[in-house]
Amino acid sequence: MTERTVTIDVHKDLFGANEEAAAENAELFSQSGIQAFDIMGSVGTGKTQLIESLCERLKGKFRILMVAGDLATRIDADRVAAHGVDTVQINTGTACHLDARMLRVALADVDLSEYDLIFIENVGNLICPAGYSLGVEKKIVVVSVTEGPYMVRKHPLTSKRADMVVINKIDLAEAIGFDMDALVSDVREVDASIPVFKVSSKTGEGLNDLIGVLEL
Ligand SMILES: Nc1nc2c(ncn2[C@@H]2O[C@H](COP(=O)(O)OP(=O)(O)OP(=O)(O)O)[C@@H](O)[C@H]2O)c(=O)[nH]1
Ligand SMILES: [Mg+2]
Repeated sequence: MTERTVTIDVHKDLFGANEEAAAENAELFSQSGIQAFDIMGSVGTGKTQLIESLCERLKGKFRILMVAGDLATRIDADRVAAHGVDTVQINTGTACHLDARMLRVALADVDLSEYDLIFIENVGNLICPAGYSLGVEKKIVVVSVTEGPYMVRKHPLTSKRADMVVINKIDLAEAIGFDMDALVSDVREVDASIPVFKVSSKTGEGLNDLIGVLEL
């Protein structure tokens, strides 16, 4: 029996060009007085639900734009649009993440002076989105209790590159015997100081604390 592990390096230039475009986006957001948030996470972890719940709570106070990254549909953008929030859909085709240039192209016809906040839902997976800066204020990774206990340990780079970890679907934790302390300790193992928030985007539990820390 053999047990091999191979580590592959992706070419650094790809990330270098993206970092430049991300810096331009950041400048643009700063000039327009916009705070932008990149919401990352696996398929089904609750990214759209979190954005919907945040929009419900914040839309009276801020002018919000939601940018949805998805391979093929407008489903998530439409869910958020149903809350009366403006949306831009980016269909990436085959790409498993958004990058800074895609975001710039998608916002080219948008008058950014009309917005205060941009919530960007990245393409659903825990791997690619973490590698690409978009020029946002914060990268937030959403993990949930229904993805199994090892998401953070299996994808340490995502938590490492994020500014905040949101543990979602805490309303389901007890029913499935989820060990929350173990997940938080996995996060701490990767980054001892990253903020961790436990929320239910469905019931609203924990969302006010999250909004408070985001200073919104
Ligand atoms: N019980 C419970 N269900 C939730 C919560 N958040 C999301 N869900 C449900 O989980 C499912 C997936 O949520 P989405 O918001 O679509 O997940 P997503 O991360 O946007 O998924 P993709 O865009 O497909 O990657 C939906 O049925 C949601 O209603 C939560 O906090 N608690
Ligand atoms: Mg979604």
